[in-house]
Amino acid sequence: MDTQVAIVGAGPAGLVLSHLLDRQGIDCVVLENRSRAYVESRIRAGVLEHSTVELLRALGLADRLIRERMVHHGLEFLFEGTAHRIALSELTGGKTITIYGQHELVKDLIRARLDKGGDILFEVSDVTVGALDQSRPTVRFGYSGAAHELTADFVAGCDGFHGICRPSIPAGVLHSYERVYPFSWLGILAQAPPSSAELIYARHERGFALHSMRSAEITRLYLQVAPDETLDDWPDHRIWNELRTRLARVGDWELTTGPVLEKGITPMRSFVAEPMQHRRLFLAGDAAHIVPATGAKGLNLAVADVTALAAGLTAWYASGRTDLLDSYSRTCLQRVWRVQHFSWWMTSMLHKLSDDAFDERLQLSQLRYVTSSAAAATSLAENYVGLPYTFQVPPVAVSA
Ligand code: FAS
Ligand code: PHB
Repeated sequence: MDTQVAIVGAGPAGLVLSHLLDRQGIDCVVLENRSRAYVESRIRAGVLEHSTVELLRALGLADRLIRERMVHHGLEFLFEGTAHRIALSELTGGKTITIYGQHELVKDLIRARLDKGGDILFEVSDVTVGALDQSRPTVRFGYSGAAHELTADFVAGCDGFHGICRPSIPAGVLHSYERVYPFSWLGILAQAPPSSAELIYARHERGFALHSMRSAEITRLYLQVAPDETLDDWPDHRIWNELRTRLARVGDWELTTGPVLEKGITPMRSFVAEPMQHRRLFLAGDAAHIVPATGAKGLNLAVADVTALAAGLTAWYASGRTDLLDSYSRTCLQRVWRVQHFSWWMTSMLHKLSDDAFDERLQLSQLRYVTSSAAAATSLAENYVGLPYTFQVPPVAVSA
């Protein structure tokens, strides 16, 4: 098989890239090792930045998103039993965040790609990347019982943190930066109307909690748990009791409970691999970096990466320019480290880090400051809604 860009992974990074390249008339094939049903039902992120939505809108991929999403103009920080609102839109010239399930977005991106005759191969196996030192790298894989070899000008490694693309880069080329946090997130999806119109980030002496949502009927909630705890340790009644405790506030507010539809535990880490490219292999999204979910940035950073990559590939195919591709890593890493800092800062401010009373007083001082100082709240708000892209975005105007 032969194409221009071989994309490994049908997550937000790989799928958005396939649409961006299609818009430029650049051929690509997406290889995914899970089934379509699996990737379309995998519960993950739920917050989309302003720039992510604007890009999807410009690509003509946001119709259902715009129809079904929840738009938020603020969020709450809850500590010492009192809630404090951060007016995101007022502080950022009207920008908003969008609540829309990642798996819903993945469904939209897959349907739109296949409707246009795009190539997405699901349930491929034994994917390996080769000939990276050649001008035409290869991706070998198994598919419907046969071995295949896809040759391309470029390979986009969009296969997530546990994928094969990053490890296929020769030893010594990459340098990794990592911070593993001494806690995980237990997340649930519940058949219950949200108990609040906006997200609630709670700092509690028993640990962090987050009240989020997916729709007027579905609530998404998270609890900080110890890294070695399993779902067996957390029967539904214990989860609800702990959420009630950590989300309790002065005044009449009640957490609405309901049947738990899905639950999972996610480790919390910060990770960056540098550089994000090796010869004609380009890493994007979780394949290159992981952020703790406290800043709601993972999906949005993946979309930003592939937007920069698409600009580089577009320039290369259009005029042979290599400067944007050569500087891909440098370009992306500016945003990656800004987002890493913001996500680490949110995580450090809101989670129980230790039993150290000094840490506790520092956290409370930070929370009082960020919820009382317009300058500090503005800094948080502009990072949370998403800083504007500072790199070239390929012309994505929807063709008539
Ligand atoms: P993805 O991991 O989404 O996609 C990679 C794709 O590659 C997957 O479909 C995978 O099946 C495929 N793949 C892997 N190996 C392959 C191989 N060898 N061959 C072919 N295909 C292969 N972010 C938030 O903001 N909020 C959240 O609540 C949140 N929750 C999360 C929960 C979990 C469990 C995880 C892992 C992440 C969560 N994130 C969250 C972050 C998440 O949103 C990611 O940042 C986002 O999915 C990144 O998108 P991709 O880079 O496309 O990677
Ligand atoms: C979510 O809705 O899944 C969500 C919201 C905010 C976060 C993380 C996850 O910081």
